[in-house]
Amino acid sequence: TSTKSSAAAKTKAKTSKAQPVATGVDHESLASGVARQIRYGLCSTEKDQSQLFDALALALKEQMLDEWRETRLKDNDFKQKQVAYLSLEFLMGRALGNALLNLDLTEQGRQVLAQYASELEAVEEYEHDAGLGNGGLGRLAACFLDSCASLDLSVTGYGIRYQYGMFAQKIVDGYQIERPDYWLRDGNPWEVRRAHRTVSVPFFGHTHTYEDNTGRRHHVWQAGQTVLAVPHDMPIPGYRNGRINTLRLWKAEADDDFNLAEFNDGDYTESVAAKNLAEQITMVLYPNDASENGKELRLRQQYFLSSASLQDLINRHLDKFGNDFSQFSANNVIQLNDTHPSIAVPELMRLLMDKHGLGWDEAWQITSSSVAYTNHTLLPEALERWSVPMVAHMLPRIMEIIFEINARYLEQVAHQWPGDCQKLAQMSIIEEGPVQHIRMAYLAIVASFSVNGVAALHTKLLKAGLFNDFYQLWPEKFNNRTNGVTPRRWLAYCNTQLSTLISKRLGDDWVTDLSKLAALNAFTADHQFVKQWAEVKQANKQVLANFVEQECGVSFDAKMMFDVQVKRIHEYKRQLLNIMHVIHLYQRILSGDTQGMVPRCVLIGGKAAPGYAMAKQIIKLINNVAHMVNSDPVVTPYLRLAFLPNYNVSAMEKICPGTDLSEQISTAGKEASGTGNMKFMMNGALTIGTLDGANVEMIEEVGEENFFLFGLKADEVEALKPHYNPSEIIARSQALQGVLNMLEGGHFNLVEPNIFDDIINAIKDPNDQWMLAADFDDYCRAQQQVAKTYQNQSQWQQMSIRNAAASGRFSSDNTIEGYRDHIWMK
Ligand code: B1H
Repeated sequence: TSTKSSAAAKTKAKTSKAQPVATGVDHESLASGVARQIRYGLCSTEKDQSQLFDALALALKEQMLDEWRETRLKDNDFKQKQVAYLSLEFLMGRALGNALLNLDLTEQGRQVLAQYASELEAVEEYEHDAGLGNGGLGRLAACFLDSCASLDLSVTGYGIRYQYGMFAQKIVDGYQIERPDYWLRDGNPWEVRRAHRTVSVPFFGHTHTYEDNTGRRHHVWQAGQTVLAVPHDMPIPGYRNGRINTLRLWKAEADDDFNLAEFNDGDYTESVAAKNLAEQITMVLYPNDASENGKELRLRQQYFLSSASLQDLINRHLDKFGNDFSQFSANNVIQLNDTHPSIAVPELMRLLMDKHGLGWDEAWQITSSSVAYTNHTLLPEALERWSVPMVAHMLPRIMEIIFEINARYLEQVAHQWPGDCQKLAQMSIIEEGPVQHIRMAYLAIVASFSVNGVAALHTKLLKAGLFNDFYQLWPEKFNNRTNGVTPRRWLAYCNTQLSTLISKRLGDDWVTDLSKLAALNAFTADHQFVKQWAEVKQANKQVLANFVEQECGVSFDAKMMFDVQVKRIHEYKRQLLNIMHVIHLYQRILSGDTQGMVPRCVLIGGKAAPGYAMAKQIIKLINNVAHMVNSDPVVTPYLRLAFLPNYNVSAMEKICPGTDLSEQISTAGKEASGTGNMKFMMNGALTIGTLDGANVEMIEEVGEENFFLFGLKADEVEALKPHYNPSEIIARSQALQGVLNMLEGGHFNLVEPNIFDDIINAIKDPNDQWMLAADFDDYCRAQQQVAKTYQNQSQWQQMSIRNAAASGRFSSDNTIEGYRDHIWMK
């Protein structure tokens, strides 16, 4: 059977686009499902909107169960290679609207709710975002799941069921305050707890070896503690194709054995209380986006996810093939979403050797042909390094295996660069120092058959810089897979009006083949179409204006230009550059220089990591500037500014359809890809941006004449670094002097002296990595170009259409076809 299955696994998954199939769900069955859920599922008499949300979600889940089970049964046959996507983050957002769309039940859902005198949009607001991620990396995983299901690929997402997701952000006196996000408070109607697939994960304790009577050496890890991993599954419906994939989220629970010792000592209550220690592991998402690492609990989360997921994969394999692992790597791929789950490498070795009796060479052969690694950042502070003593204490057997992997791999390095000790030290998985550290990215590269970056520029920089040694050793491992976003959520669902307009002209094939949007270019001279395009944007701007009014208490006028930057707050993303430009405009207005100015509403939103002081100061500055700008009647006809609290997935669904101008202004070479940039483009926003991340490819697609490009290039940033001299630049720029004078004069902090000193110093610092001063004048120039273009509305609208038309390449379907053809099914 094994040769047969291996041949089957090698046949490629269906390469054609997914064809919509009827789901066979009618209005009656959904209506009766909702009625039954209210009565028997919720045992309720009330029909308020939150109950209606639960009932509709439960009824929908019920509709998915048959296809969900059939998908699983089919996949358990291993006719198609199985992909496990391991990620510490899945930023799913809400599921209801997306499930209705993908199952083609939106109209039915709407009608059912009408029977209860409720509107779908109102009921949707009762769903809590599943905020199990920080930003781009976690949202990418969510878009990928949608595309994998829609392309009929058998891909399982493996993650953690955090009880508390990404913190809720409040703004008090202009400062960020973090509130816990207990997203499960009202229950989670989508999940199915599968207790029978529970596995057990070891921690602490010690290792020993013994020889059996055949002389074979065995390794034993006597764990000091074991924690149960209980799967909670979420359905991932493909777009109208009958496939329901699974997002399997692990919850940590105490193992009874774990308590037994203390129980026997007679301290019953203490032993039950000890449950907390185990359950801590999946309590909370770490809210760091590309910063601050090294916490012990984080490593516990990473190992917990890795071990539980691999045991699950192996259990599925055993069910079908027994203890024959010869075809494991032909049947399975493990894709690591950054290094966060890279401890899976030694864990897979351990499971294959210690649990299933394989020898080192065989286990390594399997591991190194099953694991693939995606890198998401070049920022040194985000590169994970775990201290050897910590790992040796928490995961003693894993530490032994990492040392052995390193020893064997360094022989290869020594062979490639004979006598080069420097190379050995520099490429070693173990970094020497007062305390040794494990370089997790190196561990991932050594064990992976594929290493990919997330945009062309990013991959180029990986190969030339950070991972150059490895590129020289194994050039064939490296490849680029430019990110994408799902056109279902990010156009069809979130922008119904634009979708309807597009489908009227093109039909609706674009939903599963976004390259079809290119046909919109034919309509840029069609006055009727351009007018309708502009009307849709106008309507979406009004919706956004209402949202901003409600969330920020700032009134945005939909006749003004909407200029938006929403993303995590980070110095490299340069929200500070944006606010410096706002201050510049403010100053011009105050001095009566409004020549060529276009009235604009600037919206900035995003969360700062709780320990990131500079990012928090930037939020405070934005809020203080907003206060001055919005309370001056001389200014508000030209300029308004709002900071949107608690930016998240469902906020973006309202923001991107109503945006005119998208800000993608990171220091060149620092943003690996960006994905918000793609959502805006798909929805017809124009972009002002640097040659960074996927912006480079967006310009390739749409043409430089339809993009507001400014700033230093990545190589220029590097070249300037050694002699960067901001004071010289400031001396030559009146605009920049004006902004700094206003900041230094305390104009925005009259009653809060010195609170912006760090910010002011950062701009003037010759070691400013982000080169704010260097790019400021060119940014202002590009912004003036934006204003000039906006004044010519017919030109603007045409450019808007061209941007949406050129966004096809950034569908995550396209990205996933790349993973499928060049990594997973290769
Ligand atoms: C990205 C992260 C990240 N890159 C560490 N790296 C984290 C690093 O919890 N942590 O410790 C969390 C997240 N996130 C982003 O990935 C990039 O900055 C974006 O440019 C990119 O678009 C996105 C998806 O590839």
